[in-house]
Amino acid sequence: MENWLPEAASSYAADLDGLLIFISAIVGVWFILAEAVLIGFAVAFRRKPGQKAAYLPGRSLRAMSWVLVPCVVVLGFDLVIDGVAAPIWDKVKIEIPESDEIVRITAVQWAWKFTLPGPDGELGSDDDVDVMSELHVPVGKVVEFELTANDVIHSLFVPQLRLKQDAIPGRVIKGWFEATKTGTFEIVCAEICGLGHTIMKGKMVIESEEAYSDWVKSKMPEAAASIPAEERNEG
Ligand SMILES: [Cu+2]
Repeated sequence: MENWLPEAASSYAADLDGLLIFISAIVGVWFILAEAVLIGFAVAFRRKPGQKAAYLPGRSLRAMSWVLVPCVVVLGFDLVIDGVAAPIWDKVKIEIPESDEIVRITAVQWAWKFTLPGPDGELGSDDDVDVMSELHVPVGKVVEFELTANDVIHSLFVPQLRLKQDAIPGRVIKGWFEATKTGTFEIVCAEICGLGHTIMKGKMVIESEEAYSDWVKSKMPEAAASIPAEERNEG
């Protein structure tokens, strides 16, 4: 099943793929079983000459158990899935590790805007730099993002990173990822957001630290570009 998924390129991709396979296996087994019972009963109790259909109100405990027992079983498996999934979602969505880079991502109809912190390393200051559509990030580094939207609800989706997060106007949602492979991946919007939804594409370029730092330099205003990378990162 792992071959059906896009290439995995983030530090938490394996956790999420494992969870997907785990849930699919549980749901898959019960799906096959339930369909087998349904088809089996449909065949066994099909129309037969001389036999009249009866109306069964299903008030006996035996009849009700066909609904109640599966309910309890489903609830039990739900709790098992919750127990397995909770630490993974904590890791992916709640506990943001200490970050090496920070970027603000703004979704607009119909484009992605990336705001780099500029030479002072801090977002929300005068030297922030906006970049449209293409974001470069260093491989093997924790990138923290602040995601928001200007107009309607969008959803940031980079399949290879197993990263998907809604972007909501008026809210800033923090998240993170650590890319484990270099490459260029598509950033798409995963929430229908209007006429241009399908063309709301961006590009994420995951590259070596040197290449990344060259890219950052190329985006900085002239004066700032002369500050060495180490000093820029200190702020
Ligand atoms: Cu969108």
